[in-house]
Amino acid sequence: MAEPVKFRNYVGGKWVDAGTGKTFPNRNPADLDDVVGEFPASAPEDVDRAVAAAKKAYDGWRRTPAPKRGEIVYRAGQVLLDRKEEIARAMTREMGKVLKETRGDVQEGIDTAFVHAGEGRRLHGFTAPSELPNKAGWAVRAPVGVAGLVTPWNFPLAIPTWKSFPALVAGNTVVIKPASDTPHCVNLLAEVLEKAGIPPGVFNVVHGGGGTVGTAIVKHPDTRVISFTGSSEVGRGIAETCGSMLKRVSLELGGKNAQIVMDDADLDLALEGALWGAFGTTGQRCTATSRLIVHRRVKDELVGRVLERAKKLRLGSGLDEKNEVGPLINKDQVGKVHECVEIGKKEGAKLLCGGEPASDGALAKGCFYKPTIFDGVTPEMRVAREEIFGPVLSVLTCKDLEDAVRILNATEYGLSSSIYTRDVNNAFYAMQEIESGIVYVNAPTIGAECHFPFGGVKRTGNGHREGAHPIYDVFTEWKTVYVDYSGRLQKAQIDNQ
Ligand code: UN1
Repeated sequence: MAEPVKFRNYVGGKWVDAGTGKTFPNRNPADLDDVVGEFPASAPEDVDRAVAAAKKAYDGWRRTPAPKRGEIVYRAGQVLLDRKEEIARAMTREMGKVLKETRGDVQEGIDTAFVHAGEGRRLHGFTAPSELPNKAGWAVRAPVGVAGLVTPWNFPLAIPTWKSFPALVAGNTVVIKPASDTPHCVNLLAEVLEKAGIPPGVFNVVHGGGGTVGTAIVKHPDTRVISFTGSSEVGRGIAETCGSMLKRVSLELGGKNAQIVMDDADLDLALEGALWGAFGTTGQRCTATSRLIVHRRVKDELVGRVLERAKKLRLGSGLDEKNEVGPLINKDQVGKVHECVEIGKKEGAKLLCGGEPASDGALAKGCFYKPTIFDGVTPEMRVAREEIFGPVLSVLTCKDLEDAVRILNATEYGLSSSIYTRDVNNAFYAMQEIESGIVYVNAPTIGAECHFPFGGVKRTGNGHREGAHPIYDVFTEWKTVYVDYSGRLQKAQIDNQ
């Protein structure tokens, strides 16, 4: 057999091995015999080198005018566009989701580049009149320093671009650790940025495990801001470390998203929304629809139709365009999803379909799990409350809109929610009462666009938002400037009493 391709870290503008010399394999989850390559199993010393490179590059980068920084990000968007198909295929191979979706993932990176390139020419501050004569004041956004980014495997390109493009446009330098299940896409992003003209040391990639490399990035005294997407459990640990170091941290964590379907809804539309929301990306989106809350008058009809369609979904390698649902990310995840399903069964939820790994024919080589639907779920059950991150949909029945919203809000998470209704009063009540960062009306819980704020309430995060301009609250410091041109000592709060 041919030697697996060897990939490297990207530090100070050079491709380098980990100091340890150790590597880990990156496998195709649709066929575990297919090794994408060996990646560096880095140690904290590799993080030290990357942070030192980022620190060295910082002064030059922060002094580069923001519109120029934006132009480099714009060119990165153009290179991504040129390489879209190639990157989408590489992503499907290492992550598993179907090509239609990986093309969407790369597109989200392209869109993100173009939005933030424009921010290089805005990066608005503000001014206000001074309370004293012949004195002016304004506030500008200044970069924070070295940004440490730790990114997940479900959006292997889009999420690294969401975090790094605004961080870079704002004048920060970056050290990023991608998930060890999807390291290749971030190496491709480094190639793209290099081609776009990013100076050496401004963008650095260190591969390896979360416990070693991720922790070293978070704890490093010279990373001044941390952005993490992943589980609430890991996020809490990161927040504790950052809290004790007085370091800024932005967290995008779990979800338990729900789609409400009222009795006046267009059921054809609600059906398509539920299928796409629950089983798109094999349920591995933070925004995936995990609960379907249906009005009792239409429950049997809608669930019958969702079931019929879910059973027909075609599983297989995402590289084959006939397949609709790819694998889970790895065998561990298959085990975790199955454990949740077993818990649901024990709690008394009624399994309508799926409920087991799929291993017919070629599927046996990968990490496939059958689309699963539980009926008769009640809000107290763990399958109604805990994030599963797999193709599992729990159906809950509601008696009216207030009941539906109460059920929807009865989790510790609050990322994305949806309501299907034709009644404008229902829609506005839901928009007002639902506790989540994103609310959709007559659309599924997935499909956020990169130029709107993205993030959630409650245990979904710590109050920050990605996407659009609010992300600059993560990646910049406010600097307030006063200029007194009166030629005398003026005392604020005292001279104007
Ligand atoms: C995620 O699930 O972590 O809204 C990101 C969506 C995508 C992004 C999801 N645009 O579903």
